[in-house]
Amino acid sequence: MLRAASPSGSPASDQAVELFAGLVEAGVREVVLSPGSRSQALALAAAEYERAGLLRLRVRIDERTAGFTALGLAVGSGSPVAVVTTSGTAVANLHPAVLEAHHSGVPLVLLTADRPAELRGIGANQTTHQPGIFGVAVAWWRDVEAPGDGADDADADDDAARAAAGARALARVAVRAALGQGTPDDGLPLAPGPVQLDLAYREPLSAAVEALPEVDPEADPVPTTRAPRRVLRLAVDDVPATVVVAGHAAGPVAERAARQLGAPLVAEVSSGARFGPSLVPSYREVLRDPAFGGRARRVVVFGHPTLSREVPSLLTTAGVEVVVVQGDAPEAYDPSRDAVVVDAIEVVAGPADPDDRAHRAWVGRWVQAGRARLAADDAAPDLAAAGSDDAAVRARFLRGEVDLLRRPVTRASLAESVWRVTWPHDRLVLGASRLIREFDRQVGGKAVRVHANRGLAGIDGTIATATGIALAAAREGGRGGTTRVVVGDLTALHDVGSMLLGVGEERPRLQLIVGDDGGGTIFDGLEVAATAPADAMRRVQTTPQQVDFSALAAAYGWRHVLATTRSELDRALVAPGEGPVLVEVPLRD
Ligand SMILES: Cc1ncc(C[n+]2csc(CCOP(=O)(O)OP(=O)(O)O)c2C)c(N)n1
Ligand SMILES: [Mg+2]
Repeated sequence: MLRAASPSGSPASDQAVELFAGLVEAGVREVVLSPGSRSQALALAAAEYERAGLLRLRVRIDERTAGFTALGLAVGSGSPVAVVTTSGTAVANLHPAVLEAHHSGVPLVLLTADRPAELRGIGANQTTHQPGIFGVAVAWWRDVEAPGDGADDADADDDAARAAAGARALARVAVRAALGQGTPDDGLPLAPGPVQLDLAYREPLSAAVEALPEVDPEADPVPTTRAPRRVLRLAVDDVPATVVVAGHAAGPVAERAARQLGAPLVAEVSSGARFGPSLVPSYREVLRDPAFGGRARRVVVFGHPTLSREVPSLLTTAGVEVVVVQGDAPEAYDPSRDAVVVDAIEVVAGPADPDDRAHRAWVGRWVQAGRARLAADDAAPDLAAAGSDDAAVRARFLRGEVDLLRRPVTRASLAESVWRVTWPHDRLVLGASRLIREFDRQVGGKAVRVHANRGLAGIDGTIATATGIALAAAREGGRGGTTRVVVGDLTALHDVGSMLLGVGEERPRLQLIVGDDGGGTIFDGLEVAATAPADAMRRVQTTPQQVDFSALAAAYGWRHVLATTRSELDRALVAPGEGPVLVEVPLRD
């Protein structure tokens, strides 16, 4: 009697179980999936791994949400995350998150279920051209043939074992590809990003998974960091003239480099390097000043600067030498097209010392100039009045403070309030548009974790990304921090579907802070606003809305707080409470 080649009765389920075994062994801990028929073997296998405590599973009905949730989880955890979808438009709905992940070098393993070869190209239901559907946004993909053909043969056990080993190996290669752990010889990507396994399945699409195979999650994870290939040795300038720029996701390495080079540090708010003694506040104004930006002769760039015009202008100034430390991005940030692009710098001893008087003075002047500009715009409380011996002066001070707290919230005060309550155990996520720029303009140095989707600066997927970051933060030792995501009203509404957390899904401690100015007001600041007819401008650019955010929160089972004054906002930001809350903040300028 010959045996069937499939241990479970469904080659699809056999393969799905082994694929997840390979993913777990390679270091994947999180899977986000959206439901579907063709993907059922993957979904049910993932559920078994979750039950066994080997994977955590997040289920989202909208693949666009699933993709961005996975992106947030990957950014927040520093590990690759798997995403499972069914076939057809389901796959295409991942595209926005895939593009963002590609441009910011975030590792995702997309498992997209597909029809087998015999059902492709004949108009079969829910069937399109999925392999390679993401184009250049996916640096590695495989069109994986449907497993098994159900044929009985004498080597059934051998075939099953071979198929199992093949699936595990394929999963491991996919993780190596997602983490950019290729070598110039093996054809795998050299930088992290999304990868796709397009997995064809034929009937029977699944069978009960009786038992999981042996899996050792700690045995051999694929490393999540890569050794730098191109390392540039840099010496401290003889005559100080270097500036370090930390764009998005630069990381603390940029802050260290500034200190080692005796250079002022220009750090965007989501750089991960906005702290330390070299940090220049109000960097835009300082860069514009010929006495500062005009004196820079060498700029070392980390991360992806996107928030100012002054940084690209500096990098394209004649006579300025630019070194770009590329990091995880697929493209080096090089507006001059003339930079020296490397993976890391090593500061080496030269004749000058970063702590000598000349370098300290160079950094000190930049920092002071920035502080002076910040203080000029700052309505800092008059602490002398607070401590005055004169009761009338003290009373006037207190009345002023109380008055301030009753005032409506402005963009600047919103940024200030949120920054003030953010601490290292918290996470801050900033949506695209005006508010991130407001933070960037005015908040001071603090070693807190700030995230933003700056790969493409889309207003899409921000709630889902923040949810992923909050879920990842909750796993990190459960230290009880809060994830706050600050977005404009249109950015919130663009991703409103991501407020849907299905029954039984983990509800993260997330504050969705919506700065509501009735539409996309960023366009008011563009040159076009001065020339376009006001009503057309409003209709096609501002796109005003009057959504009832309280009803919206209620519909999705979120708490809702309306914060119209600064004190109401301050209270809402630190209010205890489990699960997600929408904090609606009507904005006055
Ligand atoms: C997916 C996507 N679509 C369109 C845009 C263009 N865009 C940039 S900002 C913006 C308006 C954002 O409005 P809102 O979130 O209310 O922020 P505000 O400018 O009012 O602060 C739009 C449509 C984009 N960045 N991403
Ligand atoms: Mg708005």
